[in-house]
Amino acid sequence: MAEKGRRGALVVVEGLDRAGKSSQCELLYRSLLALNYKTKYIRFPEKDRSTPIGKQIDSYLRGQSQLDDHSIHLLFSANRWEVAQSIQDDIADGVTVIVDRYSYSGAVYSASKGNPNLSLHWAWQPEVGLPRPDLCLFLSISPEDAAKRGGYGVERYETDCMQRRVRDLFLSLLDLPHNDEICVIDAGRPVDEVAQDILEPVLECMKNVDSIGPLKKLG
Ligand code: NYM
Ligand code: MG
Repeated sequence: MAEKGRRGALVVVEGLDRAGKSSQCELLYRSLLALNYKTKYIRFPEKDRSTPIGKQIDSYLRGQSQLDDHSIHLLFSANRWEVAQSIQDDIADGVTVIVDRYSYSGAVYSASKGNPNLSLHWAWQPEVGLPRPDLCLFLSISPEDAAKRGGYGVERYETDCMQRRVRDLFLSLLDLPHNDEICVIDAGRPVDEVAQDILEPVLECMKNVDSIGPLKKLG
């Protein structure tokens, strides 16, 4: 149903581990398909963690390898740069691209590790120039509620202390003036209610891409 000549929208979903991002992205993807929109759903780290960079990230997150904090940070960023051009091509082709985690996760997780040489400012720099989301939905959940959901604690970073720091940094990043396209969603509610709250701003954004103009870049 993408109207002639209209570009797709770049929609990012962010939040803590177990905030429900992947379930909500899947629901959003299906809703947009049911409405006949050209849509893709991608995630970072990329879905099967199967590219050479994806494999290194996977091994690190499972605790099977050690990497310098800066190195793993840059690998996460490189994983986004690997697909930046294809995102741009899809958007130009009228496809709305739903992205499960993006540069915001990239910056805040690394900057939450307590490494004095890895500030949020430093962590943001490799993201500069990547396609800028038209809309970023931050699924807000307390670390306590997130921890109650299944599977928590398996991977690196899934500790209470880390998640608290991640949440604080997410909130401080959302305050930055260049992030006015961010929409905070209360993710501590039933799945259907959250899905409804997500669909509305996404449809609105897709309708408005013409007035937003061409896809921008992160600055
Ligand atoms: N993560 C994810 C980062 O540390 N930096 C990044 O750039 C991205 C995209 O990977 N705990 C972390 C956050 C998660 C972990 O992601 C795995 P997921 O979506 O939980 O599988
Ligand atoms: Mg996770």
